[in-house]
Amino acid sequence: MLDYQKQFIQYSLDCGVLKFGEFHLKSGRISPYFFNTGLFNSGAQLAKLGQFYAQALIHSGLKVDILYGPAYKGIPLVSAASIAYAQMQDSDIPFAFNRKEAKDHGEGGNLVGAPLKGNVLILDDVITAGTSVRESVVIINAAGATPAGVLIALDRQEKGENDISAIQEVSQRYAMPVISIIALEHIIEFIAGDKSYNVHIAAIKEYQKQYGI
Ligand code: OMP
Repeated sequence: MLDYQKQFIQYSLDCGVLKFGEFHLKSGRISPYFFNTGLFNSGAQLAKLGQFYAQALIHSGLKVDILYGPAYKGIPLVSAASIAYAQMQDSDIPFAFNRKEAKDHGEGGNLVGAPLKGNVLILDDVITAGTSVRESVVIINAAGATPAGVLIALDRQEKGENDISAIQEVSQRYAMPVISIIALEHIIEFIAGDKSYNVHIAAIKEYQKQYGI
């Protein structure tokens, strides 16, 4: 595990973003942990979150022309990540996001920000079934650009509808990489070494037996 990944897990615990207990997921599964990026909800926390996204992008070595954040949760993510990237690297990546409601006056259209062209990196929080990524790919293709990858905060490493994970499905179907700041395996490794959280490992391993990949 890399240093920034350890820091991200610690920060997520500190901010109450990573929680243990019993949570009902969108998929109907009951999970012993939940990762709620919406709780990074102050200026300082969002700035720090942007730095973690930028670090994961830099570490991946992926070269992209524009960052795209699907509304609504993706909007602060692309804004924060592009600011952090410009501060950490000597280069500037434009960003764009969509509106959920079409606008028929002013500049019109559903897209806001820089023109969607070239290789586009989609930023999201957590992929479970991959619904939001599929919608983004349609929007990017319709704009004549190329979906070139997905960057998320957490890879839950669990099965989708088939025996592979929703992330594997996305990367195979669209032939693009899915990068995550951390994956469940990192959370397990981290809490194994932490007396106040290691009691949750048994429940997570049980969940993994059922749904893990
Ligand atoms: P898909 O768009 O179907 O891939 O679902 C992803 C969504 O699951 C996220 O955008 C969240 O609303 C939710 N989620 C989390 O944010 N964190 C988790 O740990 C688990 C889920 C989830 O419900 O599966």
